[in-house]
Amino acid sequence: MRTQVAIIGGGPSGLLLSQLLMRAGIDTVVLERQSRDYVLARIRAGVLEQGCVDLLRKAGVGARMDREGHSHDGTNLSTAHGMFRVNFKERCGQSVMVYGQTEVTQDLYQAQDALGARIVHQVANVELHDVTGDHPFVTYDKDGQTHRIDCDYIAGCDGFHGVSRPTIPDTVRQDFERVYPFGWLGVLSRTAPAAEELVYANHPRGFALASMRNAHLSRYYIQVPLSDRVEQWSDQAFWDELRRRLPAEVADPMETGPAIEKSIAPLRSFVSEPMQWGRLFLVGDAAHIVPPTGAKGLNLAASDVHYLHEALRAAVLDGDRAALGQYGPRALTRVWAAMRFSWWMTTLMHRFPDQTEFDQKIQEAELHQLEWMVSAQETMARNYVGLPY
Ligand code: FAS
Ligand code: PHB
Repeated sequence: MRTQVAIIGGGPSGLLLSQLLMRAGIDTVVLERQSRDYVLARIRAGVLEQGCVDLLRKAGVGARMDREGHSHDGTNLSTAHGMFRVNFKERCGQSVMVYGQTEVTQDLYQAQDALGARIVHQVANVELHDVTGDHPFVTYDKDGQTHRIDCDYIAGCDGFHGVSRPTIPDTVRQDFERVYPFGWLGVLSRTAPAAEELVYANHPRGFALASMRNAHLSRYYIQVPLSDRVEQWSDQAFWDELRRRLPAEVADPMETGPAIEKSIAPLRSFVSEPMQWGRLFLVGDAAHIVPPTGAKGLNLAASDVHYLHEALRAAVLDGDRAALGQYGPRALTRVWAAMRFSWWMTTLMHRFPDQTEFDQKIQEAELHQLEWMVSAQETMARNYVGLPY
């Protein structure tokens, strides 16, 4: 088989890149380890930055998002002293879109089907070859046979546990990481959201987040120790703990119900540099991971896709490879800005097992500044809605 761009990974990064390249007349093949149903069953991000919304519309997959998504002009933060709102619209003139990653992936699959995209599911033993040469190729196993795809470029969109990043030698790569000493226990429930906008809670018992997918589907998280296992948490135990951590005006009227999804996700900040090596380009979680506190994971994947698809169009359609040479440095500038914001939100809103009373006082002072200082709110708002591409 031959293609112009071989894409490893059929998550949001891979599917969105394939969609944009195919619409530009560039041939792609997507290799995905899991089944389509498995990919579509994943429950992950819920908040889209304006840049991501614009890119999805540009890719021709914005129609259902515009019908069913909800624009949020602000978010709420609660502390021991009560709850306050940061008004994005007022502070930076922009909003965010609440529309689940599950729906984005579904829309992308539907659009890719309409374009006749070549997406090969349940592949195994994917290997990248000759990525620093002029004729890279990919091999993979499926149905007991080994297949080869010759290509001009390879996009590594295969997430944190993929094969693309390790293809770049340790002698070339530098990884930067901070692992947080807690996880997020997340629950999805067919209940009305507890509030109109998201509520991020800093509580002595730990962080909590009240989010949503639509008027009948809510998404909640509580900070839990890394030693916790999801089996330890009954639905009732989760609701009781969530109620303790949310402000009374949100917790008291909150509708509870059976968890239709319940899982614990670890939190880390991670960046791998460089994001390109020869004709291999890393995209999204394959290159970086953020703690979900700042709602940046999916949104960073989108800005990577934006930069790479522009550079590949110039290289493939116009023979101009200058932008390709700058993909990594250009993407990393925005990655590190989002890395800082996600680290800041995580440090601000969580209780760390080893934090001192001084640390606690600093956290409270920072939250107090955020409550009354316009410039502090402007900085948070600009980062939360998404810095320019
Ligand atoms: P993905 O990991 O989504 O996709 C990579 C794809 O590559 C997968 O489908 C995988 O099966 C495939 N793959 C892996 N290895 C392969 C191989 N060798 N061959 C072929 N295919 C291979 N972000 C937020 O903004 N907010 C959140 O609340 C949030 N919650 C999250 C919860 C969890 C449990 C996780 C894991 C992530 C969460 N994220 C969240 C981050 C998440 O949304 C990612 O940023 C987003 O999925 C990134 O998309 P991709 O880069 O496509 O990576
Ligand atoms: C979600 O709705 O899943 C969500 C929203 C905001 C975050 C993290 C997760 O910061």
